[in-house]
Amino acid sequence: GEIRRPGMVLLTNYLSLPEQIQIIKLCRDIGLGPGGFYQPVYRDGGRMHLKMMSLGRCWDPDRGEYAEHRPVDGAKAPIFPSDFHPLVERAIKDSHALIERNLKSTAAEVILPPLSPNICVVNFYSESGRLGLHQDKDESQESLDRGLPVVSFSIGDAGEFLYGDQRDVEKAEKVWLESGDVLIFGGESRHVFHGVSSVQPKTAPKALLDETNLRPGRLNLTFREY
Ligand code: MD3
Ligand code: FE
Repeated sequence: GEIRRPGMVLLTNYLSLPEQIQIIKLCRDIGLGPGGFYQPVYRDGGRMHLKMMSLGRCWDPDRGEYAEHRPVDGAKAPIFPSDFHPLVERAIKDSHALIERNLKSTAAEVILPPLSPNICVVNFYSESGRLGLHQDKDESQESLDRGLPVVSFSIGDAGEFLYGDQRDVEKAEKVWLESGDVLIFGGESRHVFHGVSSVQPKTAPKALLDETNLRPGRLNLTFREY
């Protein structure tokens, strides 16, 4: 893994194949039921270039807030599956170990506060999917003020991830996120602009596709604490 900037840690090839398979199956089961995958529409009527669902609480991209029921169809958010807790906890622990090794300090929890996630936003990008540069600031003010991290799992086709201090694609840093990569953003990086500029078709591990029949595209899970 590597520290990309203070509070931003990338754990490459972190999730095992069985873990990725388990996550796909779980998302598929939940995604077909009430409160499952839908294609969000912006205020201006434009469709987002992805399908999403939100577990634990409904995220409403149009109002930019979390709600009990989602406006599109009135569905309640599916529960946040406890299966995710050990995976997220391990990723935070390993990030802390990485920070302490790199900085030779024991202040990792200040740089990257620990997370008890209660929301998971699941995005599925088709091969033409993308997400413009934005900030995530719809969690509670306390959560944002404390710099509680967002933990992201990438599964399936690779995606080009952009991030930076400004809403300017030209000035953004780029990194490819591949299947199994985990990205953690907390502390002073919690407010960064970020997005996905493209998905690279046919880059998902073959063994993953054989086991799951995952359709072409990229699955991304973001764990958050409201
Ligand atoms: C940095 N998702 O769901 S994951 C999102 O790949 C979102 O689907 C992207 O942006 C995706 O809001 C990026 C990495 C990520 C997620 C949340 C962040 C980076 C972040 C929140 C704050 C800062
Ligand atoms: Fe985001």
